[in-house]
Amino acid sequence: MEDLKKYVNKQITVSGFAEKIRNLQWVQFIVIRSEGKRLQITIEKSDEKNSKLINIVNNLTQESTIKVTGILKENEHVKMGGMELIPSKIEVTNLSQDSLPINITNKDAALIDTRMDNRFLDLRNDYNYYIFKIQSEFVRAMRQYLYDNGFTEIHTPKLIGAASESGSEVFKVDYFGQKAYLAQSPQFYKQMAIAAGYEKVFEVAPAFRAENSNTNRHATEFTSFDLEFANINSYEDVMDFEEELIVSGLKAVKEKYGDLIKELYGVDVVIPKRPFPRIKLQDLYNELHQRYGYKIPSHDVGDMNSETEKLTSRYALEKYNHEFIFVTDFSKAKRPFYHMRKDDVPQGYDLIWKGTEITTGAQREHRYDVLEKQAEEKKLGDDIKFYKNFFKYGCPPHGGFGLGIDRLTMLLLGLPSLKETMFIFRGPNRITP
Ligand code: AMO
Repeated sequence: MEDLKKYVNKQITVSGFAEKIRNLQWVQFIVIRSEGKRLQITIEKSDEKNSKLINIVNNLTQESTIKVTGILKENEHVKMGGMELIPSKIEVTNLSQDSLPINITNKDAALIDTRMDNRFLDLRNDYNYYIFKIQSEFVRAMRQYLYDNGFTEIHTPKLIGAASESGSEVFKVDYFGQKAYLAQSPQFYKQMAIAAGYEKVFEVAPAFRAENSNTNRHATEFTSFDLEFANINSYEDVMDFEEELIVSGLKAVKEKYGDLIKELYGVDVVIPKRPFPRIKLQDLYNELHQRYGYKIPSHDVGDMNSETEKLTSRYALEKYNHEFIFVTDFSKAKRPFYHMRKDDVPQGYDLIWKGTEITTGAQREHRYDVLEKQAEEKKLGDDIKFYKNFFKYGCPPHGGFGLGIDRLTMLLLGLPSLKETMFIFRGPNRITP
């Protein structure tokens, strides 16, 4: 139902859900909804040739799907775009059989778990429906940016023999009696692509984490937007590139959906100024202590926790009037073995947006002997031998990052939890629908 104006006074066929049905004394109205757009269908009861249609509408139930053919007319009294469809044919393609288990016009009428149980209905509400139209545009624009910059899209296995992100838990799989896992990240394989001579690669794919935590920003399966590129001079190049990528995505989203995002979610899409602010972890600790009296708990020293992330964004807004901030110089104990180190400091970063980490990125250690030492230090065994081999026969300096798409969407639209922002949420207590 895009751009219907050009069909005024012409015969058209539209298909969609019968969102509202009103049966009045002299007239019947249906509001048909398709892809978040709506059109009024008007049937005059006094017109004898409408008797068949009237009978169909008498038996029609809310949210049935229908296919309607008729003449599109302008009518200034119709609120919905000043147009109505005068039908000659209505076909019910699927009759909704019962009253709906959730109220789809008021998403807050049901608890989030009931909504998730009925996700296919929950998504019929505009507020939920548009989340994925907007997410799709964000990801499309970022993908486009990568294609325009010579990147190759790759698809790496999700059944793997060795865990890459040692800090987080991994799902074990029974693989014909062998040890196997679900991939936590395409980390090893995106680096393998670099060793194979692809200088710029990306992947948008599921990542699995067996984290038994019920926070608003952790899922056991999420979508990771990963990239890796060769011949960098430092991780600063990776941060620069991520800035460009995010700006390109946000510009496209603002252009296509900026007004709708304001209307539905009450959020202004801000195109961030470049460069984004950057701060070393120790300096950040000092700032947070001075400004907000916050001291990082001893077990988190060298890293960030959710409280630190929130305050970091507050600091970025107050000091730089910026929604984004890069944090660098984490401790090597808290970072993976594959990050390059300089003077013992990992050459990587986290990117924080609106109080939540959305990315980890780094320059990778591409020198075989150094990598081997770092792996040993973390007590990683033979199962990553295949990975270390990538760096034995020539491999250029490189770096990259992983960006969580679900968190990105949650923060873009100011939604409270990943449960709202994932098409189908997966958490410790949820494996259905
Ligand atoms: P990291 O483990 O920090 O880094 O993950 C990268 C990004 O993925 C998202 N993310 C999650 N989203 C939802 N639920 C989760 N449980 C979850 N865990 C992570 C976050 C996070 O910033 N291999 C590195 C990336 C790299 O260096 O290229 C990695 O996986 O947005």
